[in-house]
Amino acid sequence: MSCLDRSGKSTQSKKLEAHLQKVGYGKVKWMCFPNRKTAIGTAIDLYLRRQLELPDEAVHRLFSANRWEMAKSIVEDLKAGTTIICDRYAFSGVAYSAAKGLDFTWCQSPDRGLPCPDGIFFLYIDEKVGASRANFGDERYENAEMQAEVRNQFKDPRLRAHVNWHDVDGARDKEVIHAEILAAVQKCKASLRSRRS
Ligand code: T5A
Ligand code: NA
Repeated sequence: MSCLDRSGKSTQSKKLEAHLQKVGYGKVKWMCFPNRKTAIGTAIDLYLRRQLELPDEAVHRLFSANRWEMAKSIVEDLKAGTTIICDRYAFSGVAYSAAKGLDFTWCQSPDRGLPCPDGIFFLYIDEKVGASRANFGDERYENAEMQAEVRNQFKDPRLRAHVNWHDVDGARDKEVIHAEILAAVQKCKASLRSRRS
């Protein structure tokens, strides 16, 4: 899932994980980026909580390195047949850094070579909806101007090229959104199966 702040991606990605576990989908693993528990993630967490200042370019590279820290284990899990549900990925990395004015293709370059998801769900909400949700405004980037620019960057066709991208209206009821994502996941899984057979 790729998204704006407070759009409900943790809610939805965890609901999807719980559902797939319940119906016996095989091994399912939930993960999120930034992963604030690693050494690099600790620096990112400090930066997001405004306790550390870093140049935009440096923090962009840290977000990407935080994904590369996990890349080997993601590939191993996928090879073992595990389904991975991820709360934010490289698409957020590009959209947020490009929103700060960094060159778009420069932003894409450090993530080249990472495992590519089978499906991407972009939960879109307008500023007013995001700002009305719990704790909005606590972290860096959680302000109306930044979110509006991030929203623009997520429309860039360069982000959506060659991937299975789904726009999902995140302003609706949680269950309605969940049902829509689930239907798309099932369709995606079926098409992957038919391509492999
Ligand atoms: N970032 C991230 C980069 O700059 N570069 C990168 O490479 C990456 C990976 C932190 C920041 O890092 C930036 C982007 C971010 O600014 P984060 O930790 O994912 O990234 O932080 P947030 O986006 O702020 O994540 P949140 O956890 O705050 O928001 P979620 O996951 O979108 O929302 P969620 O599910 O926790 O829901 C928030 C609240 O809304 C309610 C929930 O109950 C909760 O209270 N809610 C709903 N209410 C009504 N209707 C619905 N449909 C709702 N869905 C959820
Ligand atoms: Na979240």
